[in-house]
Amino acid sequence: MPWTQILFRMLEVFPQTKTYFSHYADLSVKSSQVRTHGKKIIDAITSAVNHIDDITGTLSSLSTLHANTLRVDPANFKLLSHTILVVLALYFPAEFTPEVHLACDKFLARVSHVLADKYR
Ligand code: ZNH
Repeated sequence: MPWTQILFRMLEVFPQTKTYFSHYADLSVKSSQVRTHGKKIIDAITSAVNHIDDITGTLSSLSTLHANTLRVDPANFKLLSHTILVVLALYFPAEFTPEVHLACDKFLARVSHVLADKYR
């Protein structure tokens, strides 16, 4: 499944992101923690898709979590968004037209903005 690739690819291609997952026992593509977490990320993005009129409200608690508890550097959201686009292109080459690429890029930028909004 595509989501099993997302987090693994980000960790491989942008190894600086590994610092946030140092508590995981295994960071390989076979890691159940990496796969499970990739699914959680996609589920959160799916709920943003389903509440496209209120992305801010939908992701509010996740935004607090990333800003206050996890303290993920906002620059990393771009790296994850890029990885998601690459995985979509790989798994859905026919559907991944320039229009879809543009729409997904805009949407992920919006989600990233919301998730990074509580950094002060
Ligand atoms: Zn994150 C967590 C989503 C980005 C890091 N996240 C998480 C979760 C979710 C998410 C849903 C879970 C929560 C609970 O459990 O409650 N993210 C997300 C999204 C995004 C993100 C949607 C975008 C788009 N993150 C991110 C980044 C990073 C991160 C970029 C770095 C690099 N996260 C993280 C961590 C965690 C999380 C570290 C925790 C995990 C564990 O511990 O397992």
